[in-house]
This record gives sequence, C-alpha cells and structure tokens, in this order.
Amino acid sequence: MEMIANYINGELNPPQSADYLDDTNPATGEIFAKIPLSNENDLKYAIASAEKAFPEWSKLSAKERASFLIKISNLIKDNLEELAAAESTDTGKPFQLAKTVDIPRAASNMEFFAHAITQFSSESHAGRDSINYTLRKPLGVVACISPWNLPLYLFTWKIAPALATGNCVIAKPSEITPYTAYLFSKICIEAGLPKGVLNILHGTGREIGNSIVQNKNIKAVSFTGGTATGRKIAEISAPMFRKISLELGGKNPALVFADCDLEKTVDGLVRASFTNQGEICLCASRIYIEKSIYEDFKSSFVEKVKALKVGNPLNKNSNLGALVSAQHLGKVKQYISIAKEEGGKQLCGDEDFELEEKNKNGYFLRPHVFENLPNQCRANQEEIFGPVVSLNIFKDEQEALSLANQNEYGLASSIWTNDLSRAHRLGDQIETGIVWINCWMNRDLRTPFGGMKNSGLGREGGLEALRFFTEPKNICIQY
Ligand code: TXE
Repeated sequence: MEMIANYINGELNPPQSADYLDDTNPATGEIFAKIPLSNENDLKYAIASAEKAFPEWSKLSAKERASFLIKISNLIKDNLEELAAAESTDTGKPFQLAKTVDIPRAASNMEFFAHAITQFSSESHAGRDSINYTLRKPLGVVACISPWNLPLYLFTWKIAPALATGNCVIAKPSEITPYTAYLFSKICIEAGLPKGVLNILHGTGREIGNSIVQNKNIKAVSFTGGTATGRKIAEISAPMFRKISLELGGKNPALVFADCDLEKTVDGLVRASFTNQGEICLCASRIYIEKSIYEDFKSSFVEKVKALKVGNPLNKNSNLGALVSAQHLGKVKQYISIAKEEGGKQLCGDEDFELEEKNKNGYFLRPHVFENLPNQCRANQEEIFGPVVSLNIFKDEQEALSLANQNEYGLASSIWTNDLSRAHRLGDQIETGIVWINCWMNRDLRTPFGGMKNSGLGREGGLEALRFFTEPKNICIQY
C-alpha cells in the first residue's frame, strides 16, 4: 500500500497527525493508497518554509524561474505513461484520455507559463509632464486548491503561473484524487526546485483546505471546484481584501441550428457531453436543437451514444471509464431519478454492458440522454457533473438564446451553425465566459478562461493568470 506524503520544504513528509484517509480506485472499488490528513501544524511548517523561500525565489530572473518550470515539464513528459496510469487509477478516467489529454496538458501548462513569464511586460503611460510605469510584483505565499476531475491538469494550471511570477505556493489537490500531485512532488524534487518554493498538503477540504483559506498569511487563493465551496472561500477572503480567482461549476448549453453540419455537430456533441464521463466543468449538458432538425439530430445522437463503450479504463477501446467515487455515482443517479420525476423521457442509458471481473465493484454508469424536460426543472438547471444530458427544442434564434441564458451558471457554451452572422451575434449575447463555435474544448492557453454568474470570479490563462498572481504598482516620474 503506497503511503502518499506531503511535500514541504523540499522533502516528502508524513502528516503530523499520523492519520490517513483511503484512496480508492473507482474502477475496482479497491483501496490502493493512503492519503495524509494534514492539519494546522503541517500548514504552519509549509507556510514558514514558503515564506523563507520567497525572498530568493522572487528575486530570481524570469528566465531562471522559467528554467525550473521547463525541467518539470520535461520530467512530466518523460513520465507520461506512469502519470497517465496513476491518473486513470485514481479517477476512473480512460487511460488513453489521461495519456493524450490530462498529462500532456500538465506538461504544457508548465512549459507555457515558463515561456509566458519571459515575455511578460507591464504598461507605461507617457503624459505631457510625467511618465508612469507599472511594476508587477509577486504577492508572496499564495494558495492553489484544485478538484478531482482533471487532477494534474488543473493542479499545474494554477501552480505554473503562481511560480512563474515569483510567488511561493501552498497547493492542495483534491482528497479524492491526490496521487498524481504526489508524483508531481517527486518530480519537483528531481528537478531541483528550491525547497519551500512549492509545498503540497494533502487532506480534506473541510480541515486543511479550510485552514489554508482562513490563514491570513496567504495572499491569494486560486480555486477550482464546486460553487458552494467557492462561495465559502469568497466569504472568508472578502474581509481580508485578498485576491481570489474562482473557477466553479457549469451547466453548459449547446445550441444546434438547422444550418449546421449535422454529422460533425452530432460527433462534436457526443464528445462534449461524455468526455471524462461528463465530469468536466465545460461539458455540454443542455442541448437545444432547432425544431426542424430535432428528430434527425435525436436519432443520430442517441445511436452514437448507445455505441459508446463503458468499461475498464485501462482498455484502449473504453470511451467512458468509472465515475470518480461511490458518493458521486450516487449523486448522479439521484439526478437521473429527479429527471424522470420531472417528466423527462429517457432515450438511453439502461443498455446492458459487460464488465470485467475485477471491475464488478467499480462505479460505472452508461451515458444517459433525456428529452421533454422543462427548461426550469432541476435536471435542466443544476450541475449534475456526470454522463447525463438533455435534448430540448427551440423554434428560433431568440428563443434559443433565452433558454440558454435562463440559468444561474455561465461558464461555457457551444453554438453549431454555418451562419457566420448568427455565430457572431450569439457569441456576443450568450451569457458564458467561453463560447465555442462549431467546436468544443478547443483550448489556446493564451485566452482568458473562466465563467460569469455562479460559475466564478476572475479569469485564468495567459496574461490574466500572470496579472492575478502579481500586484500592480504604479510609479510616476515628473519630467
Ligand atoms: O468540490 P469541492 P468536489 C463541482 C461538481 C461536483 C461538486 C463538488 O458539481 O459535484 O463541484 O465536487 C477543496 N475550503 N465541481 O466535492 O468540494 C477540496 O478538498 C477550502 C466542479 O470535489 O469544491 C478540493 O481540493 N478548500 C469543478 C477542492 O476544494 C475546500 C470540478 C474542490 O472541492 C473546502 C470539480 C473548503 N471549505 C467539482 N471544501 C469544476 N468547476 O471544474 C473543499 N475544498
């Protein structure tokens, strides 16, 4: 049994409580590792180490800091297979997905911000009798708290810009999927990252997560997770006037117009709905289809969803693996019951499927598609975060927009049309932070990433992240 360790002051440490939590493989139901239950004492040690490391780390040139990030990125690439297998074991996601998306993206995150910081410049404003220039200083010790759905991918997405800008970091991965963050700490040691620059604490959100957020020495919190947790972090941080970046849930609409390329749209939306078992905050979950093509779309979509293979995540041909935990499977199944009670007609999801003997206790669920759900019902309004989508009808563009915007979330949307003017019009009016036209999850790391309404606060990515992790200071010089 692997004992996961905290990474504090450049070393792997057991938790001071000596208490551990089980780490379960969701595809088998077996416990494969033990997770440290960190407490205030571990946090104190981590913060002291980070504060000690900060003066030297923040004074390194951008190029010097970038060289550590590049080393880490290369080591992630060198360990691709091992990291992908670990991610698959911890989350239940297909190994192929981890190998082609999660882990390569973690390497890209480190590499991208290594390059970005060497190109980061600040503004200057020349006036008639003076010139102003802006310094962008690192904040100090900052916290990065990440969720279970894309563990190493989102963990590095936060850590990389925080380190690149000269901050020292206290990072907490989800207690549900901590394993690749542990392997990442070993990579940081191998890369020679100076001690205390990055500290990784494992444990529950309720205990160590809350302690990190309550700590006044933490100058900023970058968080991805549920909306309820984001709200708590905002409430704690507001009286401290502390910077927060919150990437929260989504209930993402997809609008399908009669003038779309139907086959490409169906393929695109099967992927958008069920990649990673639907456990991505960007997944499409409410699909709105123009009335004249509704029946054609529905039959083609449902046929392709029925053909998706659910099973052992280590098999190359599994499209969907297991959901992340028994608890989460229970939550998703509860929403399936709610959808039925709300009048939804289930179009697929109950087909028989074969599981290998070792996967019999895993948390598997076939993708579910519903129709006939009212727009305001819970199944169409609340984030399910699993392989469940609804098909809905609209009559014209105005109605499509109105149905899409009737939701408390505002993270991502996709619009499927060949009418360029319509794409621009809706792109402007739809209330989401990210709009994809005729595609989904096409990501350029330079772009602002994040949501409006209950989907969060602030943006990550590119310059937005570099600005978040720095304090601007204006200096005015009289000529
Ligand atoms: O998130 P939590 P969970 C959504 C999705 C999911 C729900 C809950 O709907 O069902 O959120 O998921 C830490 N102070 N998303 O339970 O609880 C926690 O330990 C400080 C959307 O995983 O928000 C973990 O590291 N930290 C999402 C992280 O916060 C706390 C991705 C996220 O946990 C804390 C995942 C506290 N009080 C879930 N409580 C997305 N937008 O990508 C928890 N944590």
